[in-house]
Amino acid sequence: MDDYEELHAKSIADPEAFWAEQAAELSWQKSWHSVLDWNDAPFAKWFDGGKINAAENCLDRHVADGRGDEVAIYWVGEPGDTRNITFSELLSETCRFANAMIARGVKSGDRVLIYMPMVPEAAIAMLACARIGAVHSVVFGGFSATSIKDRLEDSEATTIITADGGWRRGNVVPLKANVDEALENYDAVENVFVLKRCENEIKMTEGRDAWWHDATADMSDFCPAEGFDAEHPLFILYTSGSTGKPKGILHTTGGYLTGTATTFKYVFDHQKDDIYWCTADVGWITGHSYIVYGPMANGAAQVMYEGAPNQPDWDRFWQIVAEYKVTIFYTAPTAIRAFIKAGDHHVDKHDLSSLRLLGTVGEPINPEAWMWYHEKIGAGRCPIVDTWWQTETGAIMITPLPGATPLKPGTATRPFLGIDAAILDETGEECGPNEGGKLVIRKPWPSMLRTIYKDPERFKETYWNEYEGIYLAGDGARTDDDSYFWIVGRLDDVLNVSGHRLGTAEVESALVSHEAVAEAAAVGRPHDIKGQAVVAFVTLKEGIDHGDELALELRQHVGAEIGAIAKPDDIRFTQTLPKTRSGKIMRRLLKEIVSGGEVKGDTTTLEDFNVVASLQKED
Ligand code: 7RM
Repeated sequence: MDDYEELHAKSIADPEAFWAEQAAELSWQKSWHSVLDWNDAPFAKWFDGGKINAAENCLDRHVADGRGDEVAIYWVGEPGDTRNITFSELLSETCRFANAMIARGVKSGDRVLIYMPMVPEAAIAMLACARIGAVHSVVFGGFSATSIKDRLEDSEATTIITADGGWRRGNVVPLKANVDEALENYDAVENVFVLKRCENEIKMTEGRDAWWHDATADMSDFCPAEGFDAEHPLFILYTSGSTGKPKGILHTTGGYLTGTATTFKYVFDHQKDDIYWCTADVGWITGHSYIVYGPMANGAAQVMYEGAPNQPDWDRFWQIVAEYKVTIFYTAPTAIRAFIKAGDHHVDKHDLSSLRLLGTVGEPINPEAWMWYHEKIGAGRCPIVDTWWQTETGAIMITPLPGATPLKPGTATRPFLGIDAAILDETGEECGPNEGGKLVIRKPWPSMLRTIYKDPERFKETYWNEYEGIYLAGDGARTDDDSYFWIVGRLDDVLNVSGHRLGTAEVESALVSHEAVAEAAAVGRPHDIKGQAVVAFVTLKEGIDHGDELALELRQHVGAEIGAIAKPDDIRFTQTLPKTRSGKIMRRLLKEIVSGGEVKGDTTTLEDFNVVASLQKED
């Protein structure tokens, strides 16, 4: 820990020196002339002048090192089919698919929407984009046609990569059909590549759609890895904010790869014989940074699993850990709580002695779940790295370093090297120990978001307006007497359902788009497994009665507009919503009602207090 203290102090005294040293571990086609250009803050340029290819760093480099025949991905399909893919094979397939895209006119800078199941081709599609400089935008396979359409319109993607379907809990998710629905009355998309996965019946549109296997059949497995500017966009990933419109978080190449590669190496203490497994989906930032770019830049061997944790039963993960002798396992607190509920006998069936390091991400982990993870999965032997970071930060920011940082259940502990994290009060002063405040990052870091796609004003306003030159994370936090960071939760109207960010406004606008609904307010209620569950308060249009069916119908409607994770657990019909005199819905009061039943906070700005009384009665 003393070494950490010293290294960290040195790294934040001169972050550019620290990050330049880390970046130099990557393979650059041309080296940079300036490490950081912060003149146009908050628009950062890292490693300006440098040229790099992310796919080359993830693939060619390891093949050139003589590791081509080593397995990169041990893939497990939900129905039980498996594939082991070497670095050479991954490189050939990436090149073939990159050539297929080039043959159909995809160019550097074009946006490509990826809507895939958790199959190796999802990673191959991302790397193929990176190889040719196309900007990928992965949409989670659980999202709906409407979500695809919104992201297509915002990103102006002209190519989609999808599959006929993907397996989830024994069912086929109709991915291609969802794409078709998104493309009804929308003709800006020129190419749809379709991977055959489930053999479910689909429609192909002549001239626009092509099977992956047909498009790659005659393609060479050589595709040059052009060096792109360090600041060339690598991907856009949409994430929820406090308005109904998801933000297109833009990451660029050199800095993002430096951040993910460095953190993967140190946080997971990666060694060459490790078998690593991150259970996230590539549709989330965790899948981008810690399935694709971080591990692959380090040449890690990893497990990738297509399906649900309880298919066919709740021991599926542990069976996979035992079978592949997984050594590093990275998952979300919500999954851990679900395993606790399912019962220890599922764990006891399998030999988990290969594990040496465990990780969590996505939300605060409650100490009970931490203890269970530590004892039951890690047999008291494996450190747990509780990693705090965001879609925006690109890479892990606050985390223990295994072996060095003494652990405490429930805290992500200390900032990573090169990261100047702090907690500030309203006036911008640093909070003392045990004083709650706003989590910020005081100095730029290489994997930081560069902007919100096509909305630089929203980028400035959301993250850089509170404190001059300082990044506002949007989380509330405090430090303890050991300067460990305890993350309390979001400060804005963003929910965290099973580790997934969801804007209250997104759920509300989905509800209001239903013909029966006049107004809606969505809030979070604590939930044993999901962390938070969505509760929606709904007022109906004049003359409409909610009857028995409407709540169910509205749940389905939200599922169709956003995706199943956004469906409210509970819909409450009400005559009115609590509002301020200026007409703003006071979600805080609704939250108090759904969490405790009682309203204790300040109600002086409430227009009509009777509203609260009647909502409590209805409760
Ligand atoms: C990686 C990811 C980001 C939000 C973030 C926090 C919460 C994530 C932790 C955590 C406490 C953690 N990206 N969060 N990790 N809270 N401890 N270890 O989740 O963009 O989808 O979400 O998630 O509120 O702001 S994300």
